[in-house]
Amino acid sequence: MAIVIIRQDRKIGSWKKALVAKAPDISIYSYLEEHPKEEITLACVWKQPADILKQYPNLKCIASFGAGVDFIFKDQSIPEHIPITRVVDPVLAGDMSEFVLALILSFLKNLNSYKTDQLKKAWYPREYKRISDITVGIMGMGALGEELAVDLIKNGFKVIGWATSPKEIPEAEVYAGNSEKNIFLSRSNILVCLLPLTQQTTGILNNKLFKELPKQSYVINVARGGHLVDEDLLEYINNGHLAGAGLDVFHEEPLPFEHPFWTHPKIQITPHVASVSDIESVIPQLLENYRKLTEGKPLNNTVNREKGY
Ligand code: NDP
Ligand code: OXD
Repeated sequence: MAIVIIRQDRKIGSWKKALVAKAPDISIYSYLEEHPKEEITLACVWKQPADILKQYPNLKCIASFGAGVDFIFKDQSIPEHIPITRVVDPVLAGDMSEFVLALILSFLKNLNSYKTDQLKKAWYPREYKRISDITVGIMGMGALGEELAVDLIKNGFKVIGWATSPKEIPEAEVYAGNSEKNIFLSRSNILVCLLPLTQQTTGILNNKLFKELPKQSYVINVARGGHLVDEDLLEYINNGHLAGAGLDVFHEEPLPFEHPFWTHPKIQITPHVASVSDIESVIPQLLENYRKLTEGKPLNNTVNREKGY
């Protein structure tokens, strides 16, 4: 039994070093080095190369290095019986919450516009908004959405949420299912997308949805680029219905050089950094699942294949 780490970014070395340091008794390989493929039972992956998982005949589990698993499901060749796990981590949730709070405050107080003004040496005071005027609507009330709701409420925001199933969250009304989507949208001055990317949620941030939001709403997408129809967002910002958007994730990453989001004055973009899996915090849960796998025990944080998250 052994672990292979598959990720195509520069972090592969640090993850391997940290895993080996925490579990010197386990054989752990980077997929870039020579390794005995038939021994691999756990593959820890982040945006793996297409079809690579087929090379491991005795694979028993695929673990995402992040909260999302959409990139794993893209590989249609993964056998149904192999469980997929993901990261559920208070550090990841706390980081996401801080990031979204920063984006919201920067919108309320016009900080991005002032940066643009500064570069032009323009002294141009603008009207600002107050926390008490704002209802934040969170799409996706899972591990990240719920923590965000609690933190925003602590900071004085009114918060509503939307998920597939009803939830009890003190001081936050949570709407459930498609029948309650429009009422949820009509109350959201700031809309935050924290949905998983599935067949049902692909392209959900589109002109039909934007139309239901109150005038001058602000849209934040920190989930996946595939949730957003880019042209529809541009149309609804340019026609004045939306006040702007904060986007951390894109259909293609890095965002292509010629994409209009780069230079749009009302769109704040960041390079998929809202919340990044913390090595120290995530490694114990990867190793705990590896040990459970070895002992034939049920794994933590498994994904529901049918739902896609
Ligand atoms: P969870 O699986 O814990 O939560 C997902 C939530 O979305 C649940 O509340 C679920 O409802 C709801 N949901 C799913 N499908 C639908 C639907 N069709 N309609 C309505 N609600 C739906 O996910 P996490 O909170 O852990 O993560 C969310 C996403 O955030 C990840 O999938 C990832 O893509 C993204 N992410 C982005 C990061 C970044 O840096 N930008 C970092 C980390 C994550 P229910 O509870 O009823 O099942
Ligand atoms: C994740 C991410 O899914 O970083 O964890 O996007």
